[in-house]
Amino acid sequence: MTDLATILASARAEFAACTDAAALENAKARYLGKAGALTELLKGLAQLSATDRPAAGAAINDAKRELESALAARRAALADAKLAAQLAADALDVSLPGRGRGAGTLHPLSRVLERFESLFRSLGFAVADGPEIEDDFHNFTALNTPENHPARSMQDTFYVEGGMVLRTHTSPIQVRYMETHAPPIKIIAPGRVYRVDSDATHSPMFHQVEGLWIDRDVSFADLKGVLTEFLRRFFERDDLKVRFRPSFFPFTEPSAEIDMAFGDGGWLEIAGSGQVHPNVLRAVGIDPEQYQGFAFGMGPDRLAMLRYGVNDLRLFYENDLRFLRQFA
Ligand code: 2U9
Repeated sequence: MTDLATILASARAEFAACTDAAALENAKARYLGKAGALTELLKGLAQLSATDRPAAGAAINDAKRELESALAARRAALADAKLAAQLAADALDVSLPGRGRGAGTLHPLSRVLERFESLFRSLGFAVADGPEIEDDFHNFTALNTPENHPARSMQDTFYVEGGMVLRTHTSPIQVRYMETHAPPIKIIAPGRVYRVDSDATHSPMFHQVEGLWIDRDVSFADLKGVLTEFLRRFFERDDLKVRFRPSFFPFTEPSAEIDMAFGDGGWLEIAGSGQVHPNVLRAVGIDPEQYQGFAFGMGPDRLAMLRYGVNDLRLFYENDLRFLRQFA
């Protein structure tokens, strides 16, 4: 019976050494299979005498049951370990924070437009808005630019069904404002405008900020004061030199181009301006004998190029993150 004890001990050791189910089934075959060690012992019973056989048979059957229960215990332990490993590998930590969307930043042109609005608000101007698809009257005629006026061909635009156009400037915002508000009027009109033009410094869609101040005694001196103050605050230079150069616009008279000192003794054209033409006031029912004032127009895209040192306007409209991230 030492045989039986040895077989039991080595079977237990082998079962314990198995680390997966397949190895365990192979070990089982070595003891309990057709040619297994225990099976061979059972076959050997035939050679024993009838008196010895029952005790030997009972001992082998006890050993077989013991092995089967050891096998079942090891199977269960391996299955448990496998499940535990799988659970650990697939673990989902529901307490982790989400990935988030990234904060995002304002587009550099939006930042410049916000700067325009806050600086002009601090100078007493309200901010007005209006449609980008305009009729002929508000975009041209009311601005002293009747049909066949040469200024119309310089402002070629995109034509929409029904005689409407994509506005070529934000002036129609101010025409609409004057139609619905009595003086005093003190507004800026920022927004998108459209022209048939496209190169490094022109985009078919660009931005304008225009301004209008109408009251009983608003003079050219107010125009010079407001624009000089705005440009000094915008570029954060209290000593910024500004000059007003005679010019022509259909909707202002007299008119002036505004330049600022730039580089070594040079000047840079930065805005247009003038006293609002009496015909423009008449077109919206304001008496030019009682009210007068000034208007101006600027291109914030160009001011953004200057402020940030960007040499191609189109970069602002391509939405390349490598470009935009530099302003974050
Ligand atoms: C009303 C009356 C007059 C707005 C004005 C300019 C001069 C001007 C340009 C600047 C750069 C356009 O974007 S730009 O190319 N603008 O030179 N704009 S006076 O005059 C008005 C506006 C509204 C009712």
